[in-house]
Amino acid sequence: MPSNIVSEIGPAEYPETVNIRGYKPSTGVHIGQIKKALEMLKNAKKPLFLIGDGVNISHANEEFEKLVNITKVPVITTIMGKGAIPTKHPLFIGNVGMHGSYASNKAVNECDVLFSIGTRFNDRVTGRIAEFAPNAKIIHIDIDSASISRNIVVNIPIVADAKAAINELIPLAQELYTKKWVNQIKAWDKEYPVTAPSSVEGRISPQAIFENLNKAFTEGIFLTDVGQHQMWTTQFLEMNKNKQLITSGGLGTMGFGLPAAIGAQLGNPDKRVVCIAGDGGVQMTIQELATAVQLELPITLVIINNGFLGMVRQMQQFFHDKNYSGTCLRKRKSCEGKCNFDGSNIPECCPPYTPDFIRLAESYGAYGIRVTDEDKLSDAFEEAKKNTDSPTIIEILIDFKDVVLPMVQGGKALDNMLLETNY
Ligand SMILES: Cc1ncc(C[n+]2csc(CCOP(=O)(O)OP(=O)(O)O)c2C)c(N)n1
Repeated sequence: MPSNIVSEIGPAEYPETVNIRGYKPSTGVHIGQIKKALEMLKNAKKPLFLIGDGVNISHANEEFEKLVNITKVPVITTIMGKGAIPTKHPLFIGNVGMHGSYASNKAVNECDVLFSIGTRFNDRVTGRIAEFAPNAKIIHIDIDSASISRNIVVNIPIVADAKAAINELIPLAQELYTKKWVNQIKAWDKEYPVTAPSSVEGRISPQAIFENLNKAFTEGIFLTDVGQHQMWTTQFLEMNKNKQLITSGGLGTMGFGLPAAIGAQLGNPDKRVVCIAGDGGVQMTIQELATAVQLELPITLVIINNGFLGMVRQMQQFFHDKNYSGTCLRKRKSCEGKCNFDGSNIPECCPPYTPDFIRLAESYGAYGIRVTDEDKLSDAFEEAKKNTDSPTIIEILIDFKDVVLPMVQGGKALDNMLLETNY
């Protein structure tokens, strides 16, 4: 911005109300539509709640859990809706969509009433729209009328704030017989549980990172950057009412994590803030570490380092005949011809990691811990918790062949899931 514009005098006060043409959220609830929705739900044999971030944004988590406890309807969430209900709740199934669990995606395919609250039905959630929830009637509550029947045509639209609508549903809702249906979904989950083992024995598995993280951090604000680490976070981060997950979702803005963590920590000085990033995206805004150091923000920045732009590499592996290009972050010009990027002939000259995130952390005045051994994960997290005067980078080295599964290719139907790696 030109400096004369920056130095112009303007009003410093925030207005009391904001008026945006074209965005007129409705906060009232149409009780007739609520009753129709409950009638539809009552007659369902395979009902399913599909929950998006709207429930988190309207702080309707407790109310929603109450509704689930009354109705006994199983729940799947979008990655933005994660945390709408504790992940240990017996009726929580998992995430839906591109990297959703097998059970969740199968449940969408089989359900007869899909009761969705606060989601936009974006393409990462729906897969191929024409084949989305083929057997279901759909109820959709959303505060933004423009979101209703935009991507998915719904049977019962309800334009309302999620919390207000759920509060109207609670006194009228009744328990449904869902046992058989829930058992069926749980059987699918047993058949193909969400797992992330290491592709090389002895190396740290992505899943182990989160098992240790869940034990070390039982409350706080968790943020992600964009890529495989983001998807593993949405798959394995346990959520409870004292945890919040902030991620850029389908927008996919690499470089989001660290600056967002700074914002989260500034806004919540008494809360623990943990950012999970990849070695690619974190370098897009790593200079913000200077700000975090200056402001003495005790952010824990977990960098899951696989030496690659992992998510794009995974797509090259699955959908482009393993034609790896532009995704190796350790590549040197002189590597040409010596390496085929599939791990079968890693040349001598290949550095173990680059950059050296520990030296980088220390050069900014932050703490740095490198973890190469699964047994050391817990110690690293505990040590970071003790650092209160500066950020801590925990760099965790994993193998570059580790992939996020299940995966639905963009544009394919949700039940068309890749369940195994093709190495
Ligand atoms: C600014 C930007 N550029 C490119 C992309 C496409 N993209 C999505 S994920 C990804 C790879 C991210 O790599 P890394 O940060 O190392 O995380 P990993 O997938 O390895 O966990 C890329 C390049 C994007 N989402 N945003």
